[in-house]
Amino acid sequence: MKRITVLAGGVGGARFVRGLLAHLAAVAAESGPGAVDVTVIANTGDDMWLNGLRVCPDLDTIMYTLGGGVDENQGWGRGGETLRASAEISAYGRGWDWFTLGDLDLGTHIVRTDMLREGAKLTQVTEALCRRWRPGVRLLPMSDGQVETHIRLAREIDEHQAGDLIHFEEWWVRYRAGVPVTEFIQVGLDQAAATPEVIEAISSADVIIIPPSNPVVSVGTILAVPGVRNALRSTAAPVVGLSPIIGGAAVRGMAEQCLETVGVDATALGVASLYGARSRGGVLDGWLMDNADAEYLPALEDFGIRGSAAPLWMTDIHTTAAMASEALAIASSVSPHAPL
Ligand code: FO1
Repeated sequence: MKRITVLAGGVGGARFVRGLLAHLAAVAAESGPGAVDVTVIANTGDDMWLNGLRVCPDLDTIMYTLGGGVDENQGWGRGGETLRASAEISAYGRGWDWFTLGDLDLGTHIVRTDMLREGAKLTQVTEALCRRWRPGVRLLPMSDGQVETHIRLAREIDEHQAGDLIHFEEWWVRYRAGVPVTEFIQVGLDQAAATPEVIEAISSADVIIIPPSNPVVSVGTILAVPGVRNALRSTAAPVVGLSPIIGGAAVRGMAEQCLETVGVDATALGVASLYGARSRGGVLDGWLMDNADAEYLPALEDFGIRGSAAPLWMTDIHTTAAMASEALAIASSVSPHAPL
C-alpha cells in the first residue's frame, strides 16, 4: 500500500487533492489497482466559534469538495444553499452578518459542536462527518487543540483600532485582506500539538505533497504546529511542494499580502525559501513551479531543492491531475525508493 500525505488549506488545497485523486484513478485504470491511500492534513487556523458553533472552514471545504457537496462557484460552503437561519440570526443582531452560514452548512456545525460537547476530539468528529461525505481520503485536522489565526491591524477600521487583533476570517472575508496588517498570530499554538494521527501520517508516508495553498496562513500554520516540522524533517518520504505564486501573482486569494507581511518575496522562489530545503533545516526536497517561473530553477538547485516547471493554473481537473503527476514525478526523482 503506497501512502501519500497532503498538507492542505481550503479551496486551493481541496481542488489540488481532487486532481490528485483523478490522477491516481487514471493510473489505477491503466496499470491495475496499485492501491494508494491519501491522507489530507488540514489547516484549522481559520476555525472559529460563531453563534456558539465550532466552524472549521478548511476541513469543511475539503470534505464538501471531495464529497461532492461544495458550491463549485464559491469553492466553499454547500451547493444549493439557503440562508433562512442566518437571516434570523442577523435579525437578532448576533454573529457576523458578513460571514455566511448557510442552512445546510449549519447542519455540519451543529453536529460537530454537538460531538465536541460530548467530549469527542476534532479528529474523531471529522472522521464521523466524513463517514457521511466519503471524501475518498483520510481527513485529519492538524491538531485537536484550538489554534486560531488572528491578525494585528496596522490601522483603525470600523470599530477596530490600530494594533487590535481580529480573527483571520474577519480580515479575509469582511475586509478582503484589504487592510494592512503588522503580524499574524496563531492563538493557542503553544498549547497545541500535532495529533498522533498527523505524526503517523507524515512518518509513514511514501510521498508528502504541499499543494498551492496559502503559504503563510494555511501551510505556514500547519508547519507551525509543534511536532509537524520535525516529523517532516525526519520522515523517509520525499516532500514536494507546488508554488501558489505564478509569475509574481497569487493564483488565488491574497497570498501576496500575507507574504509581504512576513517579509517574504511574493515569488515562486520566495515561497520555496520560506519552506526551506530539507538539507538546510527546512522541509522541501522538491518544488514545482509554473513555466513562467522556470528562471528560478538554477537558484532552487543552489538552495538544495530539486525544481521542475509545468503549467500550474488549476483551470480544470485534468490540468490539476497533470500537476499532481508532475509533483509525484519529482518525488520519484528525489527518492527513487518511492516510485508511485
Ligand atoms: N468566504 C467568504 O468569502 N465569505 C463568506 O461569507 C464565507 C463563509 C464561510 C462559511 C463557512 C465556511 O466553511 C467557509 C466560509 N468562507 C467564506 C470561506 C472561508 O473564508 C475560506 O474558505 C477559508 O477560510 C480560506 O481558505
